Amino acid sequence: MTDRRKFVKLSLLSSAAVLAGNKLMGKATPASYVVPPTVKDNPIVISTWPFGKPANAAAWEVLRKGGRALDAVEAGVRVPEADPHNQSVGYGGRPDRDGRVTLDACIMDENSKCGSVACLEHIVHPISVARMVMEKTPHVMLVGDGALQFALANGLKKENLLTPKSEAEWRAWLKDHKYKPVINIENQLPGGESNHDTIGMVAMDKNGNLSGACTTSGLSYKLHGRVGDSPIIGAGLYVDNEVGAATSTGVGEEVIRIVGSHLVVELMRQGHSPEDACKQAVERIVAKSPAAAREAQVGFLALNKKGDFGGYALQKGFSYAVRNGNLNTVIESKYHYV
Ligand code: SD4
Repeated sequence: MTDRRKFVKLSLLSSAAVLAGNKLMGKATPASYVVPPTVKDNPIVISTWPFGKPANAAAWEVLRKGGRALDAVEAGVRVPEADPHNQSVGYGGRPDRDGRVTLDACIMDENSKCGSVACLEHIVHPISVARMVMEKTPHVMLVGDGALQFALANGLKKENLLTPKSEAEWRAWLKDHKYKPVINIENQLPGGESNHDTIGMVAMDKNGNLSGACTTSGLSYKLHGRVGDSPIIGAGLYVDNEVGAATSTGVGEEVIRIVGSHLVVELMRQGHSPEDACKQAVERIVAKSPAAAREAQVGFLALNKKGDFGGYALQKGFSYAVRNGNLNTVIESKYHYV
């Protein structure tokens, strides 16, 4: 064996020994070694609800070409944001009680950089404004008029987001409903259909880096100015590139109370699988507000550094979309109240 080959072989052996030693001694594995080789080159994107499937397709286009998870999640959630038929996100979203469409969104990357907008009106792609907040300002969050002003100053167009369908439904709702705050008004919608959805998306790229995005028009017919969990880093979304990423959907008040997505990531850090971490977060909601939990839906979705994923919800009905090299499907989540 040449001296150089001997050296390379010895270096590899000693690196492996150090890693094994660290493991035995319970030491944290160095960040540069966190990504197992099997996950590299095998990107993945997951997102909430069946409409996550077309969103994942857009994200996958970025990931498949070797792009960054951050670009993938932004491209992905822009799909439902622009879709007028999706009445829970972006353009066509159901308005608040005053008939105003107010949007919440946030984004987070592998370097723990994050940006967010809340109660933003007139902009079709709040996620891109959130990204601009992250990349162009020293701040994390802009709200209301300030967020709109910032979006317009950065070249985005002011638009009417209230579609005729959402306006007609809101007007029908006004006739039959009292003007008082109710957190979960799911059953009060004409036809009884769900009044909340939201897209939360997390992805890992070929370099093993994680990012996430979350965007919504929030609870339908909410009080003007109400902000949910979706734009709140730690509640609606959290990414820790050493551990994993999580996002949520459902009644934001319940998620904020337990800082849900951060909790899920911390549970994964302690060694729980994504599904188990989501389950424990759901159980925390039940423990903290048992009465409200019975009436509400919350779903968590998580991805870890190994590419394992899972979700869990309070009630039946939550599902999520998965796309990777092998899968392109929608999965029904397990749930608490059987
Ligand atoms: C909110 N979490 O504004 C959002 C709404 C949602 O399924 O996700 N609904 O509270």
